Amino acid sequence: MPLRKLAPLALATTLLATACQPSAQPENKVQESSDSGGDASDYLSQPLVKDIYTADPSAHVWNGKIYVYPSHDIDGPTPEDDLGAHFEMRDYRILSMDKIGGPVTVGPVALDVKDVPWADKQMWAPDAAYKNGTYYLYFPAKDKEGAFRIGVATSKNPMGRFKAQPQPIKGSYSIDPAVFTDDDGQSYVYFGGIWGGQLQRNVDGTYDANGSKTDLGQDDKPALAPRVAKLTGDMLEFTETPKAVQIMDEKGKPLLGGDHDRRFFEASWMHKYMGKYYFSYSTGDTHYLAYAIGDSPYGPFTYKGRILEPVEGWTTHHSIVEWNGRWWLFYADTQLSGQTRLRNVKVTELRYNPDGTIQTINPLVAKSGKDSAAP
Ligand code: FUB
Repeated sequence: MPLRKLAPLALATTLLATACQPSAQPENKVQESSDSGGDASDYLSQPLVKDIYTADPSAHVWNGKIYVYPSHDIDGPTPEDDLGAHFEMRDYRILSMDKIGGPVTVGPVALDVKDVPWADKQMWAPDAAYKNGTYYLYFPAKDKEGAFRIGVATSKNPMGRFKAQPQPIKGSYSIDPAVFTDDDGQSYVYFGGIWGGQLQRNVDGTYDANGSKTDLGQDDKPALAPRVAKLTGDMLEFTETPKAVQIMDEKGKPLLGGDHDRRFFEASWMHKYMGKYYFSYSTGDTHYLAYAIGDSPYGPFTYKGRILEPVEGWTTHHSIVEWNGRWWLFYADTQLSGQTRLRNVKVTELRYNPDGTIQTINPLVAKSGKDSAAP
């Protein structure tokens, strides 16, 4: 297999990551593939780590340092299908860096599915939060009945190891939790995903194993909405029955199920900019990252446009964080492997227009031939 030429940043990252991690399983190691799309210079940014496969990066800044909570992709035996059965992740590894563009440390296993009493498989996209000296890891996994639930685990260290609560969060379902803490200290969890994420099988909050495989199947009706719930003061439970997050068009009408270019699919994220709430998400089968703006963490939100054009690979999933006075988009593609199930996380700068709209990013065009995450 031909060796891909490594940029100095990537090489430093690889060496450090290798030094920092315990023995990785051979089947989980990155093998650079000749199937991947093209030369490194075809991509706007380069993978943050090349020693393990990572996706769904949820980034946070704690004590000036950047921590990324990704999915840890592995090469399992299950054939690819429309419901994501091929995403067979079993544990989480956390990334940290002192600065964007600097060396990245890959932490040891922070949580393993075998240490979560209620979970069976598919440790999908996580997020994390911090409160009063404790770090909280929120994660979806399938329970023994095959229903996705959302669990929470705690640690005194942002890199783990985390200890899971014995049961999933009461009233939780579906996937992709994202935790947002507002200026008043109140935290909210956004979650949900259609198709393999099972939101359509939980319309009234109860899992219907025989429900639709994809969505509501009603193109001219409002699309399935992501969910939001306030967290209790101890960060371990919902205070309320999750509510629908309404995403409206420019005329104030809900986006419709048939509007695949704009409707919610998965990958919720919330951030606040200039006093406004920005709810962003993936459109899934049309492969965009989109966003909508509102005046309250509950919405409603008005669709504003795209953050990211399609990446190489079927899915991307992102987070947006401010660091050092600039804003950063973390996302993933399949540059290293050329395979949807084996992704790698990246970062690039996110820029706003004077009116607060976000400048759309093209992930496949390198600007001036330089890694966009260079400081
Ligand atoms: O990584 C598994 C799933 O794929 C995530 O939960 C989704 O957001 C998509 O990235």
